[in-house]
Amino acid sequence: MKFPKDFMWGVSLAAHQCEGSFEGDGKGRGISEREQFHNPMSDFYHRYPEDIEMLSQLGIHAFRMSINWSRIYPDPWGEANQIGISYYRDLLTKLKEKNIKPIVTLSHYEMPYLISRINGFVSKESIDLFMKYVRTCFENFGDLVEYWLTFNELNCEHMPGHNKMNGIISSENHLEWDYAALNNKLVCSALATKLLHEMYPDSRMGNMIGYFPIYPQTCNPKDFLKMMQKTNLLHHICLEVQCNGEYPYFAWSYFKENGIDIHVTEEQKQILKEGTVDFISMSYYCSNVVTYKYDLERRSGNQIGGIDNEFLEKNDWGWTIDPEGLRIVLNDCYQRYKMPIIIVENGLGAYDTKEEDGSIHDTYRIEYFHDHLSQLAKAVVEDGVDVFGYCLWSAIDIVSVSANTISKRYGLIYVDADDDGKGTFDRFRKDSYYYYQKVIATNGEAI
Ligand code: BGP
Repeated sequence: MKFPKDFMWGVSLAAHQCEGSFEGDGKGRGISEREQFHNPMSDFYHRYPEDIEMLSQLGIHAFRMSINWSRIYPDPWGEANQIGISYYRDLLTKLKEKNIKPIVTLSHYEMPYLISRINGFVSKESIDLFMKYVRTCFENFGDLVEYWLTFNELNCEHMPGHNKMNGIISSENHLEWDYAALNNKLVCSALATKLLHEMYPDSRMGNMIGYFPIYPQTCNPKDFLKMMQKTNLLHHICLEVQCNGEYPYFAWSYFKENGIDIHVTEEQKQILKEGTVDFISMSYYCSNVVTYKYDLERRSGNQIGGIDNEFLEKNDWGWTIDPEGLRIVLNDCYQRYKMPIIIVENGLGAYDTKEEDGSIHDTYRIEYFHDHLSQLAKAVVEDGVDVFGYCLWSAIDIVSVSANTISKRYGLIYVDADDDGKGTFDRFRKDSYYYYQKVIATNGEAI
C-alpha cells in the first residue's frame, strides 16, 4: 500500500533517556532519579553528530526529540545556560543540514529538580517558570523548528503514582495534586500554543497522548460502561481540553464525585479556549482490558494495568502486542477530533544480541513493525484517517523509563552499553534499521 506523497517517516528519542552528561556544561540536576544511576545513558550528548549521520543515511524526514529544561535553566528562577542553548542549536542545525525536520517536545518526563521546591506543577507559579523556559526555546530555536509538542504523554502524567513527572518529590499521593498539576500543564500547553502562533505563525503545535485502547472483558454492558468511563478519564480529558478548549462534562462529574478542586480560574478557562493545538500526536504501544468487577490496577502482563488479554502475545516485560489496536485508536481519535494525527512513538522493547561481526538480527522487531505499519496503512489508505507521519521508538538504544535499564532495547541502532553504564558506546545498525530504510525509500510499499 502506498502512503500519501508527503508522509513523514521518522524516528524518536527523549533527552533524559539518551543524552547523559547530567553534570557539567552548566546543566542543573533533573528531577528524574534515573539520572543518578545511568549516566552516560547512550551518550547522545557527545555522539549526536555520528547519530544524526547514521539517521540521515536511514532516509528519515523527521526526528522527534526533546529539550531538557534543566540544561536550559539549571535553576528555573535563574539565568539561561548559554552552553545548553548552543548545544540544541547545533543539533537542530545539523538536522537542517541533513534536511530532517525536528519535532520538538518541550517537556518529556523531565524538569529541573529545583521545581520540587514549590511542589512542581501543583503550584500555579510553575506556569510562569515553564513559560519563561518556553519563550527561551522559541526565541533561540524557533527559526529551526516547525513542529512542536508540549508535554509528553500528558494523559499518563496525572495517573496516581506519577508524582515525579509533575515535579513532586513527596511519596504522598493526592488525587487533587494530580489534577491540579494537570490543569496547570494544560494551561501551559495552551499558553505555549498561543505564544508559538504569535511568534511563528507558520509553525504548528501538537499535544502528545499515550493512546492505548481499553477493551471490555465481556459483552456484559457493565464491562462496556467501565471501558467507556476509563477511556474518557484516561484519554479524553486531555484531548478534549487540548483540541476543543474546554473540560468535558465527564471530567466535571469525576471531579465532583471525588471531591477534587482543580483550582481552575475563569481566566485560565479562557486561555484553554484560545490555545487549542494544531494537531494530535500520540504514542502507541499496547492495549488493556477492564471489567466492572474490579478496578484497573497494575498487574504483570500489561503496561498500565487491567487484566490479561488471551488473544494477544506479550513482550518480555508483559506489554501486549496489538497491531490492530493501532488501527482502532487512530479511527477513534480521528472520528472524535477530526484533526491531523502523527504517531510519535511506537516500538518493541526487547533483549538484543550483538554477534561477533557486529550484526544484530532483530527479526522480532521487524515483525512488530511490519504488523503495526500494515495496520497503520489500513487506517490511512483504506479507512481515510488523516495521519501525516510516523516516528518509531526509538532511533538508538536508550534507557527505558519503566525498566530503568538499557537492556530493554528499542533502537534501530544498537548502543554498546550495559545496565551499569559500561561499554564502548559504539553504534551498530540492527537488521531493523535496514528494514525501515526500505520502508522509507518505498514510501511504505516495502512494509
Ligand atoms: C513512553 C515514553 C517514552 C518511552 C516509551 C517506552 O511511555 O514516552 O519515554 O520510554 O514509553 O517505554 P519504556 O521506556 O518504559 O519501556
